[in-house]
Amino acid sequence: MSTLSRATVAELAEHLENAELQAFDVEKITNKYPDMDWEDAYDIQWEIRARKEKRGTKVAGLKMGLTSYAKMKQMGVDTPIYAFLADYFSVPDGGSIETDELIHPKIEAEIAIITNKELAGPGCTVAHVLAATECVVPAVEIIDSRYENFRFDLKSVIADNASSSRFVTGGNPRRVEDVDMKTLGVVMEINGEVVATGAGASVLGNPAASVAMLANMLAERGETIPAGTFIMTGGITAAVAVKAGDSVCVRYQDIGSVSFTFK
Ligand code: 0L1
Ligand code: MG
Repeated sequence: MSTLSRATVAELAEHLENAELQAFDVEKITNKYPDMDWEDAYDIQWEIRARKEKRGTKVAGLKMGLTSYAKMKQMGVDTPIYAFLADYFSVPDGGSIETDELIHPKIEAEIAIITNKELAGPGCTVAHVLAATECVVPAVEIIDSRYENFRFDLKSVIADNASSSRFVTGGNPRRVEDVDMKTLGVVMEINGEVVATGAGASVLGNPAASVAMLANMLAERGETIPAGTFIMTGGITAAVAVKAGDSVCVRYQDIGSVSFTFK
């Protein structure tokens, strides 16, 4: 049950979207609205999505966040969340990211999938997800919380579209039956130095479980995951801060690597 009026939801969506588009940080919105609930938080996120779509932006995919214990511990929270990926967040493999367009970016190595059937909750399981996966894709997310010093609570970060800002995909996507997402290893390098390592199982035991959770969470709003959806399943490691001039390479077992730089 929501507590905020439609006008307040619209005002907070505009406020957070402006912070994203103009790259300035703001205080967490629960400071002013301590009684807002989970539905309010997702209402604000969906309103940001509607604002972008009204201007012609396409939704390029969905993401889950806070799906690994490393991430939950790093951010002091205990529940995964979902968000959307806008088309202009996408950066090609080998490309460069305008650091000036971001506030305080961090990177996360993730495993992504593309679906080939609709997934609907409640009751969506890992088995349903595996049966509806076309391929497994290496993906790196660049998160950029609009909140000062990445200091927020779960409701504030849901409203802020889970800190989404850019993502890079590439490598050699493989069919799901040729990949074991649980044991798939990842090595993250910045400027040639290994800064984080991990395996897919860090993401809720299996990245497919993250997609099942997404379908079940969306069902609470009467939404499903359409066939053909690109989904980032969540960071395998804690997020690592980056700066202008950094060169990133994330190497994935069996599915290639993803590289890019920060201008
Ligand atoms: O993709 C993510 O896991 C980010 C979720 C939001 C929390 C954060 O900004 O670290
Ligand atoms: Mg992420």
